[in-house]
Amino acid sequence: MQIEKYQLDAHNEQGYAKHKKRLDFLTSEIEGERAILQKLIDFQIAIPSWALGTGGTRFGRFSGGGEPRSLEEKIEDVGLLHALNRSSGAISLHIPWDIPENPAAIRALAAQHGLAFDAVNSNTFQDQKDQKLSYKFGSLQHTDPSVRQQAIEHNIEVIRHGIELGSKSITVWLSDGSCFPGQLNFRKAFQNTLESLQEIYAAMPSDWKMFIEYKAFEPNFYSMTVGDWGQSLLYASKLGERAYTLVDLGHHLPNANIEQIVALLLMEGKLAGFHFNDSKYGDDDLTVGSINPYQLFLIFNELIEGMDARGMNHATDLGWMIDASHNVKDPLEDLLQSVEAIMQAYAKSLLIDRKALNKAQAANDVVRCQEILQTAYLTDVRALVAEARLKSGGALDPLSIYRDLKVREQLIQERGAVTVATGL
Ligand SMILES: [Mn+2]
Repeated sequence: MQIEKYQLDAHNEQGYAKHKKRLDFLTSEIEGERAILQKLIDFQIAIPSWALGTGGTRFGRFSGGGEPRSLEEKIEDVGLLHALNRSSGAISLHIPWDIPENPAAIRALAAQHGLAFDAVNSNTFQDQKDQKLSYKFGSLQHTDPSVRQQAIEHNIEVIRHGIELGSKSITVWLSDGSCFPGQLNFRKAFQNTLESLQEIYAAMPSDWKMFIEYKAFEPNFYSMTVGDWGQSLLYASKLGERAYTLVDLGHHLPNANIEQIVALLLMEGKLAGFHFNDSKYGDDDLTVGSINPYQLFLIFNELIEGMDARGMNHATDLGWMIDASHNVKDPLEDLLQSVEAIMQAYAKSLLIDRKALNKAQAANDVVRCQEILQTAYLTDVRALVAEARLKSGGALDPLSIYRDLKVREQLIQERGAVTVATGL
């Protein structure tokens, strides 16, 4: 299905008077709204192909109906999101779940929806049906060189698919590690992984980047071979200047100071970008901003400070992507909420009075520093984010038009009530 312009116009007209009132109040309170609006318009967040279907836990999965059955339908779903919020202009594919049979046709379809292809993702955390050797005891770290070779070849194949689609980066997340003390020689596992990554790195075109994602635990529960940002940065530094550390918000131990990690990676020019999500305990799949929106704001504060210090373009110089899974919500509604939360955190961070903050920091005025941050954080920026959407042809309120137009019901009609998105 497709959302028509007249439907968007009707929705926007209906809510405009109320929106205008809110926007006028907000812009009377803040400075530089024009520049902020342009930054919001430019900012695009990639949607992962695996977040479009219902996820599950190891206990069960409760399908929601109307899920995309093919790569084409996944692109169509991201196209729907982008039509509503104009901030979801890219899709990130997972191989082998989304192998493009006809890359030219897939590229054309994505272009029709105004979508670009973000980083491609490899998968050595599970065994595929026709796979010769098993990843039960790891992939790039494996004690058996032939398993490592198989995993290297898979990553190189992922790069080949990415080239056909116009991607410029590969994200490598490894589940490699160990479940019990003594199982693994840490040093050998690191060296095997590094040598494997070096082969993959060498196979990348010269304008490609490698993003190395870390995770503290799961599926391995004693050690992870890329378990934290220190280990990821070590690999990235040894690999070369086109290798970077990717931060997934949910991949840290509880209470980690993620904003500080971000600040230092940026300082070193080694931050690849982000996988946005939220978590309460040890998960990494909840809706962005649903648990700790203040942390998200503090992360954006460091991102903007660090990017501005290096003269970077907020919209294009880092990879921005959602990485979540939805067990109890309509995946498209969850993604609309996630993008909205990211845009709000970004907008609030753009409101921070940097000059005043620098001055207060220099004077060790701790109270003032907190006041400056919280003044920005407590500003209701929803009208500003909505105005950016409006200016770029989206909907004032994506979630309510999604429900008013009964998008999910239509998708169920088109695709059926019992569909399972590929890969899940
Ligand atoms: Mn991730």
